[in-house]
Amino acid sequence: MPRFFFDHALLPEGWADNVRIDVTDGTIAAIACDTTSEGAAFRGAMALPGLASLHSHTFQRGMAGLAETRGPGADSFWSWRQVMYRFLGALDADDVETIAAMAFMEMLEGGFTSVGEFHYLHHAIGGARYADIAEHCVRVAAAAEETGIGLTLLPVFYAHGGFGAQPPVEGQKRFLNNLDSFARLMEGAARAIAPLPDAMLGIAPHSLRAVTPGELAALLDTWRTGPVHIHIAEQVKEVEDCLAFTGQRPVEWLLANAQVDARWCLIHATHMTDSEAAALARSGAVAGLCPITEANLGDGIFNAPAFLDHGGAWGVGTDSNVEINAAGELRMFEYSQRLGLRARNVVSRKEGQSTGGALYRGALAGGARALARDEGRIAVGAPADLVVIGDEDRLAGMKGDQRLDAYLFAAAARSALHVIRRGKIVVAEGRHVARERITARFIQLLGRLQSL
Ligand code: NGQ
Ligand code: ZN
Repeated sequence: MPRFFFDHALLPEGWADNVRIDVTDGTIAAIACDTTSEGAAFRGAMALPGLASLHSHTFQRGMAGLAETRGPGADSFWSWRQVMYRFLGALDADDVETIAAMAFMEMLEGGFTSVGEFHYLHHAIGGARYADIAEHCVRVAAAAEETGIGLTLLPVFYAHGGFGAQPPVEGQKRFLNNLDSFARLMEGAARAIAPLPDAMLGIAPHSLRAVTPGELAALLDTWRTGPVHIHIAEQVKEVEDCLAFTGQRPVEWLLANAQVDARWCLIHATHMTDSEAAALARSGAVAGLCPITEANLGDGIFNAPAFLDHGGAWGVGTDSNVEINAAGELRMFEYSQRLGLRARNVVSRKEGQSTGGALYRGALAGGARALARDEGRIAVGAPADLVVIGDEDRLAGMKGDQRLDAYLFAAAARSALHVIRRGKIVVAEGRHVARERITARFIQLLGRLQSL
């Protein structure tokens, strides 16, 4: 039975010192505080529950850094999307698995122990169907197995090119299904994740652009349990198009036309009025923020004050995977608020509350809810999914949540991460145990793509 010992650990009831954790079958079997390290095979300064990256498109990791050169016109989200469509046009099933393994490995190295893979690259090059319609789901599941990350697979329903069932463009052909083929895809996805120890399955209508109101209703009628994720209100043009087409803003329309509750995760939800933010918060749905990608794509700034003041649940995702780092996502969330509002300590809403504490606890709770995963707490019965800061000197003199402030805002405190997933050390001193093999495959792939 693996045994771990930590000088400090963040438990649901607060900070504990000299904590011994015993693990059986990947699950925390016993926790003892104010005790000794006797029998522990591993010792670290601080243990946190691992975070969820609740929104990822793994394949986009393959183009990280390749869309940062100015194009002929004014660059935007929409010109980036053209570059992204060109990139994915050359990927085969092996590539999808290679890139997914790289991204999942880096998520673990970056302090995430689970991922919501919002998976929409379904079909072969040119849009042809694979013999198994869920071929890429099988590949994503294989990458999760190889790296050890906890997977909530979210197969995406994508049918149209824009509001009003506009025809899809060439670059979208590999995403498309109708309701019948999507049902087969979901069956295949369930088979694909079955061998994993704790994988979950949800559905993801891509966006109000790619799904009609009738299709959305049919999806919700068919899949009545499990997570529902949707991209929403990310770009101003999307808000304008939605207003023109429905007379309502995207979040306003969704809240009025679907039973949005704690099953739901609204990805981005960037452009919300105060009343939309309050209503979304009250619904129990999670706002799926992707702060680094939203900054990279020039989306805008989330309406955090209105959403948080109404008790809104939120979590973070690495989305385009241009940079994969849990502390970085949380830091960017807070810093974008500071820049937009010209204020400090925004995500923390109460006097005396640490910003690091508000960020980390918020993302833990929202991530677990959005991915329907029983995780996000160091407690008996929970999975032994831990992020560990190795050295005490990184945290010297810190008390309580100051340790989270240091982890998120002070670079030195992040430099020696270990990650434990289901009781196994998968990242030691910042390096995944399979890093060499996974990276070698990835480098070979990048070489091939560059020569195309
Ligand atoms: C996606 N990504 O599905 O990968 C989207 C871009 C779209 C982000 N929104 C494509 N960050 O929304 O049409
Ligand atoms: Zn996305």
